[in-house]
Amino acid sequence: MDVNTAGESADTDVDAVVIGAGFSGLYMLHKLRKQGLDVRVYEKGDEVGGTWYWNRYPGARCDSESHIYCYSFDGDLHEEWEWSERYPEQPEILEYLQWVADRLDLRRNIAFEREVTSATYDESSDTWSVEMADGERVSTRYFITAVGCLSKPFRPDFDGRDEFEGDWHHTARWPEDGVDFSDKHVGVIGTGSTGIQFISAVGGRADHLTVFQRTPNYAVPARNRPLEDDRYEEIRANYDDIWERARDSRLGMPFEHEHETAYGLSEDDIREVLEERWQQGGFRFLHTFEPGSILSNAELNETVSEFIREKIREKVDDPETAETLVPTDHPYGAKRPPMDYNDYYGTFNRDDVSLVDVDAAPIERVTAGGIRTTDDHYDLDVLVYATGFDAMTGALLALDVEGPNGRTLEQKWNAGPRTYLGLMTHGFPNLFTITGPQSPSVLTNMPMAIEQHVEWIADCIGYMDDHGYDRIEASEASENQWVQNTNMLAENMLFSEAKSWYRGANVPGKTQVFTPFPGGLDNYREICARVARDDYDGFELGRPSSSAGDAVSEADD
Ligand code: N01
Repeated sequence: MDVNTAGESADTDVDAVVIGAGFSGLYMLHKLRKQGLDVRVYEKGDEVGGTWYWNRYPGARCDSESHIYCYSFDGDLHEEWEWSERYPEQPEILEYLQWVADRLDLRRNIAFEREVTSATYDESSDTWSVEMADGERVSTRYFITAVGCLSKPFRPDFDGRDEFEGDWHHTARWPEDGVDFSDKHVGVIGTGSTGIQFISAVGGRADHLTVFQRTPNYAVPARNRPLEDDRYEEIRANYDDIWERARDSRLGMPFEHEHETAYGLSEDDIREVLEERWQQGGFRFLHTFEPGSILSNAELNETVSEFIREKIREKVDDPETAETLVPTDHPYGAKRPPMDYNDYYGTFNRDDVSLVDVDAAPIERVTAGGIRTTDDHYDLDVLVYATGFDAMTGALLALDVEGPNGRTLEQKWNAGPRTYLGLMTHGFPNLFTITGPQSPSVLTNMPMAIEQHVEWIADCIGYMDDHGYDRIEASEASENQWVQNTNMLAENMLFSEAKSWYRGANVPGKTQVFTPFPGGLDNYREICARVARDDYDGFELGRPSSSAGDAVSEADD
């Protein structure tokens, strides 16, 4: 008989299996364990950290301000931990999560270096059977994914990709020992949030850095700085209020906006408030107006976009390079807005950094010695893919989930993900997806969205225990309505005007559908709370003996 890491027999049931030991998985473990459940976390890496374990590329830093990019559920944690800068760098976030894991004694329920290869629902016992790459198998009542929204790296399948004889790296799988760029010709493909951070950090460290850009982006200055003691004291003194405002906000950030909308303001007034916010930096700029208004009012958005374009032109010496860096194909915010930590645009004024427009002259192939575009060949020693992720669904589908009647999640989501509240998907009982598709997730400060999901799931399981249920599933009707609702909200915003990973447009062949819930974390929280208050309205609950066919709703109780 196989024996798992805790020394139990492989067919031992646990109450809940959680996949992933990042922000979500750690809190889910803590919450359910406190409720008395036997929980096992499986983690592919050899440490906790999730996103912050894998993304170790130079310049990796979080765009949310550090004092809100952490757990809010335990006052002792933010009383004891102290962030060093306004925006936390990857090593510091990783250290924080390691500290939390130790502080809450979480490691004893985590099995590291375990990759899930399949999860299959057994209808006769109403349990999930989860299988690992090494053959280990565990059965569980609740199967909870905490795999993150941006965790399956995407590397374009260029002709000749494997012929490259230099070193290549994807930013999301960066070597722990780092990469030596000195005296090297380095090429980087991609100018999303990651590429922008990487380029500003590596420009000047290599003999030459060549940036292959397909679509320019709107990078807003982050204005990072050390967090002084007095600022920290102020944060600590006001934490309760900070968290409350963050939870009640659209983006999970406690920033006030200057104006609800730009209605009634002159162009000059608008530019004046934008300039103030530009000086404050970071997501506060997106908060100049109620963020929903920038993302739905095309005229206001054009004013904001043009404001940023002018800033870019001011920073880049060579007018031709400046125009290549100026985005005109999509409105600001229709793609995830990136931040500029280290004079990104000024980096292109350096003699040892050059920009190649691969929209104008596309990459034809990767060669043994570099990259060939339709215009030229670029000699490279190191090639970096900052090409993003198969976002939102990639990591979930990689789990190879099979529900009752042999239907797979991949089959069900063939035309795009379908969920109720982003928490569950019809036809897959007892499978909870933390920050799943059609929940606010990536449109918010992630820890806020994560905490809300974890707490909702834990409460739901507590409710089931209290009422003698052991099976829950989203109803088809409520799911259909939720998907329709999410799509409708997105259609009324400007998101469709960009080819973004929000819509799966970055991965060739992927169904294009807007995936996160764009109605705001505040509204979403209220909806989820009402659903729970109404005895899990829209979900079907079943008792131990019930099978898929005779699930009963709480109304029958
Ligand atoms: O990925 P991306 P990312 N040929 O998909 C280009 C989060 N994040 O890793 O725009 C040439 O945004 C692609 O070009 P185009 C954040 O949510 C957070 O940068 O598709 N180029 C694009 O420039 C972010 O949004 C932090 O035309 C190709 C780039 O690769 C998300 O992660 C920090 C190509 C991919 O950009 C993903 O960001 C960093 C091809 N065939 C990231 N294929 C925080 O601060 C792709 N590209 C929390």
